[in-house]
Amino acid sequence: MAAQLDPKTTQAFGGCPHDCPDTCAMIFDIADGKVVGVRGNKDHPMTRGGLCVKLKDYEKRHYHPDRLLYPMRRTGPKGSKQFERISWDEALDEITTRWKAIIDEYGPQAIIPYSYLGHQGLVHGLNGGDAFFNRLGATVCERTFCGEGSATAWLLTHGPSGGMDPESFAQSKYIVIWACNSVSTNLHHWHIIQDAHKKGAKVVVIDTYRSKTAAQADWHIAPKPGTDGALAMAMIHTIIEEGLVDQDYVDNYTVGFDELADRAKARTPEWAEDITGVPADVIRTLAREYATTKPAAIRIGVALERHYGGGQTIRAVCCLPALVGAWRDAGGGIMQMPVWEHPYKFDVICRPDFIPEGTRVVNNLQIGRALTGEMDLDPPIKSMMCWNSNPVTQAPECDKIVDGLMRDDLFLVSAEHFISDTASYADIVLPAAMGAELEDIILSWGHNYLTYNAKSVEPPGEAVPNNEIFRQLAARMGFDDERFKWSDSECLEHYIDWDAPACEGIDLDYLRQYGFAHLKLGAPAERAPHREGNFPTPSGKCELKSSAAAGGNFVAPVFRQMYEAMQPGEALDPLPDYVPSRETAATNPERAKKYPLNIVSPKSHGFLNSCYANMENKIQGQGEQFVLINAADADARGIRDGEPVRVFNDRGGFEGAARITDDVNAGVVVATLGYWRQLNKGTVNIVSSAEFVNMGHAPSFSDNLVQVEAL
Ligand SMILES: Nc1nc2c(c(=O)[nH]1)N[C@H]1C(S)=C(S)[C@@H](COP(=O)(O)OP(=O)(O)OC[C@H]3O[C@@H](n4cnc5c(=O)[nH]c(N)nc54)[C@H](O)[C@@H]3O)O[C@H]1N2
Ligand SMILES: Nc1nc2c(c(=O)[nH]1)N[C@H]1C(S)=C(S)[C@@H](COP(=O)(O)OP(=O)(O)OC[C@H]3O[C@@H](n4cnc5c(=O)[nH]c(N)nc54)[C@H](O)[C@@H]3O)O[C@H]1N2
Ligand code: SF4
Ligand SMILES: [Mo]
Repeated sequence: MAAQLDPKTTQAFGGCPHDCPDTCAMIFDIADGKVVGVRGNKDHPMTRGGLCVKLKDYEKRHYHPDRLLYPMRRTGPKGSKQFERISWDEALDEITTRWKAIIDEYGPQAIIPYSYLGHQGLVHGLNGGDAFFNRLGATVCERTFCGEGSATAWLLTHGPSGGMDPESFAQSKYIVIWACNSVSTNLHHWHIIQDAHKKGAKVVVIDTYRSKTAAQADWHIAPKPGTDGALAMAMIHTIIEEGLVDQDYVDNYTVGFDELADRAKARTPEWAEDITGVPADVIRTLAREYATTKPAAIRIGVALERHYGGGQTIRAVCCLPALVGAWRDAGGGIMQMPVWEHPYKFDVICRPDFIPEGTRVVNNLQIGRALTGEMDLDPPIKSMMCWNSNPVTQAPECDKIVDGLMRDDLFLVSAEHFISDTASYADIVLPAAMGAELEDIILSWGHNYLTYNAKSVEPPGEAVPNNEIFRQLAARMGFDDERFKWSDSECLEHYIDWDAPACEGIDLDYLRQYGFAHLKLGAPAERAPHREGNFPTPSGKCELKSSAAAGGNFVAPVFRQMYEAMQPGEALDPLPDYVPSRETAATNPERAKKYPLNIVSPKSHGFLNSCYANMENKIQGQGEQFVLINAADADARGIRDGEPVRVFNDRGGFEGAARITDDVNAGVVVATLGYWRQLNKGTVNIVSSAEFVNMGHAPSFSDNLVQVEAL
């Protein structure tokens, strides 16, 4: 149990609000009404007292000279970043007057909200704004930036099971980290994997390039991007062919084994070698080691979903633990996002019941197409409000987004901490409060704790928390529903199902006193949720053949209003398989002739999505935008190490410094994400396609062909 803070010292409990699976429990040091330091909470079993390079001087972000302190109105041309200070009254009056006029002329669906997990709190992230815009009758913005393909595949196989507890990896003897760069993106899980390693566990990383995590693994396997489905199917083939199946587990706790075995018959390691570039022998060895070492754990990263066959790939990987009976052991099984058993009341948070029947849905990845008119929308979008997200940097086809935001007849409102690449185009900018300046409970999608964040200081200038912005807007729009009057504390009382078994012994007072609490989902180290089946699926078993797939493609309701889960779609293949990427030499030879290289754009170690990519000390730590390229590809193009290159396709291009390295295989280039357009020559998402993958409307950031040229 966490120690109580010493009431005589000026410390307060914090929870890292960023979109990161670790959701660290922090301690803010406060002096003279300001945050003067921040530390990881030593008592928290995952945070263990340490924060990452991004957050360790979080106070500098709070008091950064570029921080937005006052509401502002645009004075120069769109994108010029010329603004004048106005009062809150003027700002809110102007916004609501404009919106009322738009609603009169075009109806409320001409307005669209745009937000994501820039703040991951229940109150200020997830999502006071949804309730407001649902009440307004605005177009619903379906948010599938991250994890919805994975979550859909997960639900089809396991139902809403939380899967492995990340802390139980300490017991594992064989750990496969599949398309996850834990050292950069899930650091506090990496510590636990290190504990297991010290006790003799073998750590295997399957990553398209030698990431920081792959470099520290016992074994790095590097399939071509988007070919992991073939690798997983060949593992299934080998496990069945070589008699490594835990037949007792399969007979008792799975459905569809015979059909899966039939499907896997032709998926030999030799077949997979051609597709993945991974030698057949390597695939066999991996399958044998995985099947025969107990406990065996798999951690899948979000990146595994980011190509056309992403959902089916994850379906195949999810079948592995049941086939070999890995679920029998604590420290065995698979972990994706352990959120499904968390007791959040999304229907109360988001109020999907407010959405008028027949309201249209526009997906956030395709906002560029929506704003430019490429998507046929009646009424057209006349206003967008953006908070907790920065689509100009983070969403695909971002040149189109900029074209759309430049429209004179588009009224853009942006609530932000900084003049981000998106806020640059705003008509009205609203200053939002930051971490230590507001009360919230931060959810995690990487562990099973509730983490409390105390309001410890007043926001600087006239910044206010997100939820207060929506309270004010609701009052001006005349929404008198009680929920728009709840204080942040009252929201917290309503947003969590405190009576759920997972909350036994936990309430708001407990969190205020101790800072965090492990949800009562079983002792983390001993958790083996499917030792005896108990899968929350329609059959009660692990569905190797999915019964829900016939019902059609759906978007898993992770972190979002349930409403979005009800989108119908065409029926899915009930069995997993390899589905090739959209942009490859085999599937699109014409395109591959012009753009022969496959780009992967993972997270930057030193940035949190686009956050911190405007701070001098963080840019120094991370380095300027680079493009990793193999010597063979560099030589063929006259590219020299360290020199500037342009990466492009028909969607546009960006520049970076070439780094010639055998960390990437020939045919693949890597450029990490987050760099700001206003500070660089383009960004990686200029070349990204806004087409969805085949499950959950997930993005296809690992399914893009490019050419690279020396400058
Ligand atoms: N430092 C830092 N941490 C972060 C974030 C950040 O921006 N910076 N963002 C947070 C967020 S929002 C998320 S969703 C998580 C994401 O965390 P991760 O899932 O770890 O995300 P990525 O770094 O994008 O990708 C992980 C690895 O997958 C590899 N990869 C990409 N495509 C493929 C493929 O087709 N096959 C295989 N085998 N590997 C592939 C990439 O090379 C990369 O090394 O990180 C969170 N943590
Ligand atoms: N090429 C490529 N693109 C990707 C990815 C990839 O791996 N490769 N990853 C995708 C993934 S996994 C994700 S999750 C998305 C993330 O995409 P975004 O959610 O758009 O990511 P951020 O850049 O973190 O944007 C968050 C913004 O919210 C602001 N913000 C933070 N806190 C607050 C607050 O309290 N109030 C207000 N009003 N604003 C706040 C921050 O200043 C920042 O500008 O990007 C996706 N884009
Ligand atoms: S960004 Fe992630 S690792 Fe860093 S402090 Fe926040 S939760 Fe922890
Ligand atoms: Mo994400």
